[in-house]
Amino acid sequence: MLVNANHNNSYDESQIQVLEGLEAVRKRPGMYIGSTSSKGLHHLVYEIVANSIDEALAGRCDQISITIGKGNIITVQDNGGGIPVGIHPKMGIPTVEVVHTVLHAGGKFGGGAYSLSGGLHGVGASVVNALSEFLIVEVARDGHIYRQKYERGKPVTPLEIIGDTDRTGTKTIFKPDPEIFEELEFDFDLMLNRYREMAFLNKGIKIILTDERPEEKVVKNLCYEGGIVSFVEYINRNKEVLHKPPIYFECSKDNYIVEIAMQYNDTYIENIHSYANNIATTEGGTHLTGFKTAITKVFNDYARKYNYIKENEKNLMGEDVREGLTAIVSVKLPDPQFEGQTKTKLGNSEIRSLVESIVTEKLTDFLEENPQVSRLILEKCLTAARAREAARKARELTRRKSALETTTLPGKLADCTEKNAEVCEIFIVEGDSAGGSAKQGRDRRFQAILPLWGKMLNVEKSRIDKVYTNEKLLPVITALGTSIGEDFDLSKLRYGKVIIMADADVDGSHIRTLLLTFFYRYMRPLIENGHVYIARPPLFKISKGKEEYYAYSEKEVEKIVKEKNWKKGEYVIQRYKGLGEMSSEQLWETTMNPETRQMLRVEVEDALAADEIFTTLMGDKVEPRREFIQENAKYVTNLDI
Ligand code: 28F
Repeated sequence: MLVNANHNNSYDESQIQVLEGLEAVRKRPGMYIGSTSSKGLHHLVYEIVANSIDEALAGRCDQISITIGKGNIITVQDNGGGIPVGIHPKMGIPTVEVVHTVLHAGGKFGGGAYSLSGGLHGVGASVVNALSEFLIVEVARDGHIYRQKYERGKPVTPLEIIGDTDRTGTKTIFKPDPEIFEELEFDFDLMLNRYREMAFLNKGIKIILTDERPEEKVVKNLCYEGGIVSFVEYINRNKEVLHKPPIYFECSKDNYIVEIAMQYNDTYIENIHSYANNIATTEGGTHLTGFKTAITKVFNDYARKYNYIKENEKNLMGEDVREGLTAIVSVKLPDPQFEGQTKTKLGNSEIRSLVESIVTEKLTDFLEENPQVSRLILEKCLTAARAREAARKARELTRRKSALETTTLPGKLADCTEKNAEVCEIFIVEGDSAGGSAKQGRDRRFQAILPLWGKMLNVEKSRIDKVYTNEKLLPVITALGTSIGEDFDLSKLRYGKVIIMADADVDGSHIRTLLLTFFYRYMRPLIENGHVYIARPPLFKISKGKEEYYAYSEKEVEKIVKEKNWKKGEYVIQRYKGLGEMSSEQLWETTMNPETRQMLRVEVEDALAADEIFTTLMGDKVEPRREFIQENAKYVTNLDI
C-alpha cells in the first residue's frame, strides 16, 4: 500500500531542496560526521543509536539492539514509539521520509525538539542515509509495520505497509557507502566500549550489541540499573576502595539533569570523567569546574568544622581532595555549547552554578551523615596535602641543584650534536640490553642514547616526591628537559622523538609498560602530541648465503621464505632474544635508521581505555591483570608490541 500517493507542487519544490541538501552531505561528509575514516564510519552508527536513546530519554523506549551483520551491514532497532508516519503538514510526505531525507529535520520540522543524547539534533538519520549505499527503515506503530528503502539518500520505494503488529518501534538497516568511506570494517571492541559507556550513562536502558561476522556470533547484553554508580564501580573494580557504595547525587530541574557518582580508592590517581548529553567532555568545562570547586570547598569546610585542619594550618588544595578519586559527572541539558580545540569542552555557564550548588548541598549532607567514611576520606586528603608539601621541597631541591650545575644532563646520556629539538631523537635503552651497541650504531648528529640503570619505580603506587628522587626516572626527566606533572613544559622538550627501545621479551615488555605509565601519568602531553615511540627490533633474521632478511613475526618469516622460494635446509633462521645479540651495524640498520626501521607511535585516543590499560597492568591485584591481558591481547599489543 502506498502512503504518500498525493504528490503535489509543494512536494516537488521541497524535494529539490532536499536533494540539494543530501548532495551537500555527500560532497562534504567531514562537515557532518567529522571524517570518512574509521572514526566517521563508527559515527554513522552512533547517530542512529542517538535517536533511539532520545526515544528512551523521552520515556518511550527501554531496549536498543545494535547488530553488525556480515558485510558490515548495521541494524539498529528500538522499542520506542516508532517514527511518525503520517503526512507531514509542510512537506506533504510521510514524516519518517522527512526525517530521512531533509537536513535539519529536527530543528526545522520537529517543533524545537532537541537531542539529549549527543546526536546531530535530529539531522542524524538524513546524514546517515545520504552516506549509505542503501538504508531501510521499518516503523512499527498504529498496528502496522511500515517500510521504506533509500539508496544514497534517495527513496527507491514509497513508504509501504508490509504487515501488521501490536508492537511499536523503529528498525534501521544500512550499509555505509564505499564511495564515501575509506574504511568499511566495524571494530567490535571499540563499539563495545562506546555502547557500554552509553548503557552506564543511561541507567536501565538495555543495549544488546551483536557481532554476526564471526563464525560463532558474539552477543553482549549491556544494561546497568545502577547507571553511573555501576560505572564508577566498574572503573574501580580492580582497586581497593575506601568506601562502599560510591556516593551518588542526582537532580533534575526544568530540562536539566545532573548526576554525580564518586568513590575514593587507595591509589594517588585522579580519575574524573565528565559528560554532557552522553558525550565525553575530555576538555572539561563548566560542569567539571562546578564539581571541583564544590568538593574542595565542602571538604575544607567540613575539615575546619571538625578540627581536622587547625586554625593555623592551610586549606586543602583541589588536587588533595581529588587524589584517589574516581568520579563521573554527567549532565543533560537542552542546548549544549561545545567549545575548545576538539569541541569537547562544555561552555554553558548556567551549568557551573547548578552543579556547584547541588554538590555543595548534597555532599555536605553526606559527610554529616557518614562520619566514618568522612574520616577515611579526610585522612587521605590530609596525607595528600602533606605529600604535596614534601614534593614541593623535593622539587625545589632539584631546581636548586640544576641552578648550581651548569650542565644538568645525566652522566650516562650520550647526547647528539644537533641542538634543534625537532630533528633530535632520544633512545631510552634498558642498561644491559643494548646501550653499548646503540651508542656505536647511532647517527650521533641527531640521535642520543640514554641507558637506564637501577630500580624502576611503579608510578601507579607512588606520589610525585618519590618520582623526583627515583634513580631510574630522574635521568629521563633531566634528559628530556620538560619537568613533570604541573611543571611539565612541552616547549622545553629536547628531542622531538622519544623512543623506548627494549627487548621483545617479558622483561622488555615490563620496562616498556613502566615507562609508558610514567609518561602517561606525569608527562601526558608528550604522548598526546605524538612524541613517544616504541622501537621495533626484528625478531628473526633469515639468511641464505650473503642474502639476509629481517622479520618481525613468524608469519613474516614464512612469507619471505615463500616469496624467495627457498627450500628447507637452504636457509638459516636466527631468532633474536635480545637487542644485545645484534651488532651495532645490525641495530642501526634494523631499528635505528629512519630510512629502514619500524616504529610504533604511542597513541591514547580514549582516556577511559588508556586509564584502564594502565591501572589494570600496573595495579596490584594480580588475577584481573591476567584476565585483562587475555581479554585485551589486541589492545595491549598496540601499546606493548
Ligand atoms: C533505529 C533508530 O530512530 N528511533 C526513533 C522516534 C520516535 C519519535 C520520533 C523517532 C517527529 C517529527 C521529529 C514517536 N512518537 N531508531 C530511531 N524513534 N522520532 S526516531 O519523532 C521524531 C519527530 O520529526 C516519536 C511520538 N513522538 C515522536
